[in-house]
Amino acid sequence: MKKIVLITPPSPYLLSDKAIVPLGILYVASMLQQQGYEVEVLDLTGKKDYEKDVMNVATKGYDAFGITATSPDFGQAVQILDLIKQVSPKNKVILGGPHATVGPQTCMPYNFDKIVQGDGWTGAKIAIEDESNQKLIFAPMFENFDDAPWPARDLIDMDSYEYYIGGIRSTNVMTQLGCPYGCVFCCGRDIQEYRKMRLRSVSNVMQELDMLHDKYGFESFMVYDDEINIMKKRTLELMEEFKNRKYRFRAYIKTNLFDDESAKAMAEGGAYELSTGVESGSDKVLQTIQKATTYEINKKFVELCHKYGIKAKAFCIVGLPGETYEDVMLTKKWILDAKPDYFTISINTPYPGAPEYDHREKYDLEFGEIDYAKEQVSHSTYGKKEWKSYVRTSSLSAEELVKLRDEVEKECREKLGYVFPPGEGGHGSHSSPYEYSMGQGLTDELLKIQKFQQSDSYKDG
Ligand code: B12
Ligand code: SF4
Repeated sequence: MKKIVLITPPSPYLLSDKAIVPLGILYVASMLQQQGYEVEVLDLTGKKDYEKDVMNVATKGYDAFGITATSPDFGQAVQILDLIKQVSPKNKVILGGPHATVGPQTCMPYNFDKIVQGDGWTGAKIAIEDESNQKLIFAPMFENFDDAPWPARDLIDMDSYEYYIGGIRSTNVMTQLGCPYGCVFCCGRDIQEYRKMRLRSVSNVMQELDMLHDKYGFESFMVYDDEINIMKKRTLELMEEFKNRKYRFRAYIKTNLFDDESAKAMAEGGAYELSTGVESGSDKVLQTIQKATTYEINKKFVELCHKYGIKAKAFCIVGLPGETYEDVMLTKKWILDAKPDYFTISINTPYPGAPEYDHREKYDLEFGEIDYAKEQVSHSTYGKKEWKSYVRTSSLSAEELVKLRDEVEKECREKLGYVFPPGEGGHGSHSSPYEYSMGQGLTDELLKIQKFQQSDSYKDG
């Protein structure tokens, strides 16, 4: 039986990469097990020094080493590759995951033996077995999500992951894959694996959630579907089952598909918070980025959430194609007018696989060549006191975008009474990158700091 090790690189720019369980690679692991391989996972999330861990597995004679990576993780994947090859150039190293899928051309110069574009469910086995010199593997699309064995969570230390929804320990799940929309900053719009909807049956989803409840004690879930409400009928069915079990959840929604009936069903199904990509308060920008929403539709989302007692979170972006000063002011106006419970303002970041990156000539957006192996290109800013803009529009420079972002966030926070998280204050603090990158509020550690700051002993000095 062939022995495979799958490796998750750390993401040091996130406040914590021990919140969201890396389901992609665990889905690959369980499928490989089903296909008859012996599989181990080397989970490097949360590790600062991983050289020894990698060198250690590299000496053990596995038949193949699989690494997963998003674009900002790509540099770490290359470092891990180099360490494995240092032990023996004959070690077979396979790269898969979002970066390989959306930007395989950027991976080709590196020493990976195989680069899998697309589904690991089909592509991993092909890459392991293929003895040819062909480096790039186009994995056939795995059509039926219900046929994928649930992620092999037992191969990692689940207790080391901490994620909370409204103070209740939770874990992430996927109930469907794909989003048919074409937002120009979103990766994979030309790739069927990201565009085509692949739905799990409601019963298959509920069996997994019940297992997570029985085995690990979870009754609260972060549903990480791109947009949970794309198929209204299915969403309502899912909510009925959540309601029966009294589960609670958090999810992303598409506001143009959100109506009174869905909001009510989600509230009854245990929605603690719904988040959405508002992106901009300018209808002109929303049209350019093909968001299929408007200022008013997004405002209605907040109203509906509040009508049914659900918290509403809005993700906003500056630096979108064609954006002007007036457009950014409209985003500020939207935040102050709609009053979501939480908001974030990031700076548009170009990733391979996004229309604004792949078809940049169509958009009023400029950016230079980015070496993803060298720079952790992320719209979160852990460890840095200042934001960085990789982009500029014809009317706003990169510096102006950073300044505007800071000003809008500060003014909206002050006017709406949202305090900066504890830490260094604002975007350089420990918790804000966490909010930005993972859509979650305070971690356990930060809750302790906050509790301490509010306690009498702190006030007494
Ligand atoms: C949950 C999630 C997160 C979570 C956890 C990320 C994680 N590592 O799983 C958090 C909140 C931390 C996150 C953060 C970010 N994310 Co995110 N995230 C998602 C989301 C919504 C779901 C991920 C998921 O579980 N998918 C389901 C599984 C089955 O898919 P998968 O992981 O891609 O795995 C499949 C294949 O890629 C492949 N595969 C995976 N690993 C391997 C390994 C081998 C060896 C092989 C052969 C195959 C293989 O097989 C799997 C089955 O087909 C996706 C969108 C999406 N729908 O996938 C975006 C997505 C992955 N995120 C994205 C982005 C941009 C980010 C951030 C960079 C944002 C930021 N803050 O700056 C960060 C990066 C942080 C990080 N280290 O990952 C982009 C990635 C684009 C890119 N160029 O890399 C996506 C695709 C969204 C999008 N459409 O733009 N994200
Ligand atoms: S941003 Fe959301 S709605 Fe737009 S294409 Fe991406 S997943 Fe779909």
